Amino acid sequence: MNHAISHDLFTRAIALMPGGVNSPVRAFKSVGGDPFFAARAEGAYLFDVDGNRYIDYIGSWGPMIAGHAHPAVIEAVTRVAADGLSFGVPNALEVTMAETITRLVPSCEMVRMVNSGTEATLSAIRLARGATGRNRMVKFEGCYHGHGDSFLVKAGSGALTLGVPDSPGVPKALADLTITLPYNDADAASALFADCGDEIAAVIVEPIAGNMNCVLPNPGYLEHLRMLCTRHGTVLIFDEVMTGFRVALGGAQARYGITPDLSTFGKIIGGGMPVGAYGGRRDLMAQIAPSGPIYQAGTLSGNPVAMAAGLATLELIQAPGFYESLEAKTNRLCDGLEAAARDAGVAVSTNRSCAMYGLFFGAEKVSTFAQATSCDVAGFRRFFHAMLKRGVYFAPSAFEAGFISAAHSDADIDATIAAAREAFCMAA
Ligand code: KE4
Repeated sequence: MNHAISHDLFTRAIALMPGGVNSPVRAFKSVGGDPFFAARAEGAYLFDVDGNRYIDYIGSWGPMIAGHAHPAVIEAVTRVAADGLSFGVPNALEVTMAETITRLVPSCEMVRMVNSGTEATLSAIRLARGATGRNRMVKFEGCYHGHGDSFLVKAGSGALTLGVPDSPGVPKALADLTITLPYNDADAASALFADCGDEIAAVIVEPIAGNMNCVLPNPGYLEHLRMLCTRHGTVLIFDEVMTGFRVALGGAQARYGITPDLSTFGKIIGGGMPVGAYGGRRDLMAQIAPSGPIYQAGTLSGNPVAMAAGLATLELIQAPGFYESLEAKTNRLCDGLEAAARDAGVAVSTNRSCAMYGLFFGAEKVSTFAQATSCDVAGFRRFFHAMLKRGVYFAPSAFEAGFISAAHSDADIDATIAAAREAFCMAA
């Protein structure tokens, strides 16, 4: 594959942007080599500036669940943009978005639009702290909730990928207010709450972890966190920035039948435009300015163009059978990858939940951070590049989940598995 134009662009980018990128995980740091530059995308495919085509299993890290450049989304954005990009005063699409989210996610009695998942999670934590008068919060090792200071403690995603799960620049006094527990360890959660549960403002959790690769909650684990938070007056926050509208129409909370106090969203609700949201119990959300004293604001929050992209996407995902079809595609892919690896004598395991999945280089089924981080990263690295050379783009990190879209055809998936049959032999 020729990457000459990408290489020239990256040479320029490196001199102008940290690491040559606007978000660390795009830099290929953990897999080596230079990233390719996208020229355009359509359906399940990314096309780079050198004319190479890739079957894309990232989908802009989650938003593109209906496929890239879906005609209905492009039409909505084009139509709405013609009437103005942002007003700074309320517009009807914000109301439609709020009605849609609160209808599809019943635990969200009220919702506030913001511009990223990070804004959503840091606003939710501020709300929980303001509403409870408590300062301590709990997150889980390997989970990532954006780059807000309180979250960059044993964080996942790019922080884990780059080996900086605890970022410099976060004041120790603030980091000390973040308690990190092992994910899927119910006893550790019980012990913490027995010790200081009444001091904890919030527990924030990825109900399905997608930032230490894809790790599912053990049976009963989310129920256990719900019980502990209820008992101690702690706000339970489901960070559904990744899982929201991806693992079910109502998100992971619908899949597992758990009602959090607050939820955060991003990615799919923006359809590719910068959008985040947080929402939940009315008695909590009503404390957000201007109806309450807890401040949060945003110049472009709810802008019509982003709302149009998100609403068009949320319309598409409500089609009958949408999620059943995604689940079948994910199973076809993961079953095929496991069979290809087995035939090549390579030990891999997969985790999957509807339209997201994880591929781990190692024999054991992964359900903890320790297991996820003890996988064969070097083997994944060789596999990643062998697949890239064959026109298949997996996440450039062993600690990221993969995403299926409605645009991935059985032929795309079978071509991916055929490429993997060769790639696993090279990763062995
Ligand atoms: P953003 O601020 O990047 O929109 O969302 C932060 C965030 C919050 N919560 C969860 C569960 C998330 O997965 C994310 C962001 N996800 C990463 C991918 N693992 C975004 C990719 C990137 O950082 O470039």
